[in-house]
Amino acid sequence: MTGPAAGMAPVFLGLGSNQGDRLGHLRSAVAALVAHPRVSVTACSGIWETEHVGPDVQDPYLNACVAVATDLAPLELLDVLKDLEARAGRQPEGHRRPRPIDLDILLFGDLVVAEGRLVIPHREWRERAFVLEPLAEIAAGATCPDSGETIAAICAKIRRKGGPWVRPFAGGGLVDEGFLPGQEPGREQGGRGCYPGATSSSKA
Ligand code: PH2
Ligand code: MG
Ligand code: MG
Repeated sequence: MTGPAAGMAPVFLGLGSNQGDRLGHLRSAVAALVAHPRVSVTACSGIWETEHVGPDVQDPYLNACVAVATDLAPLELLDVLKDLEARAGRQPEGHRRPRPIDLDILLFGDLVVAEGRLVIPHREWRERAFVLEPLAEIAAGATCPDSGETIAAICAKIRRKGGPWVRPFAGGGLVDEGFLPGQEPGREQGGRGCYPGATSSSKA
């Protein structure tokens, strides 16, 4: 794979889709990131099927996370992600609506920023199993830059708390098996658990 060297500040992205060919949308987004000359995809989580979290009723999502190395500035990376969302047919005004693809910067090294459209770490991610479960698969030991907690610890807290259901998705992985060094995408992963169908306490 070409692109920026690994060893740069790790950047973690969250991916979600609850409209159309959900798996296809996730896979296309990852393929576009892999093809981007200034982005290297260094790890992919498994895919999780997750109950929609929000005030309205929507179809379940497929969620996943990837780690990337990039020499793009955070705002430049955000523009790349917004462009990929638009190319997948996402309506710009569709913030609370079903979406073919949602691509979020979760963590960007140690950066803590809240300026206009750039909010890192991502809002509300600490409370969301649909972010934390896939993130913990590829970044368990990474620390949250503002609190110093590990992703594994934050994830464990949410597991104890319970909430909207999340479960490993058995229908495929983000990339073809063996595509990334050291990765077996789509594998049955030890420790991947289902949250019981907890009564929904969904909130935005
Ligand atoms: N994204 C949202 C709102 N609700 N629910 C799930 N399960 N997964 C998501 O990615 C998600 C959501 C807004 O970005
Ligand atoms: Mg989102
Ligand atoms: Mg988003």
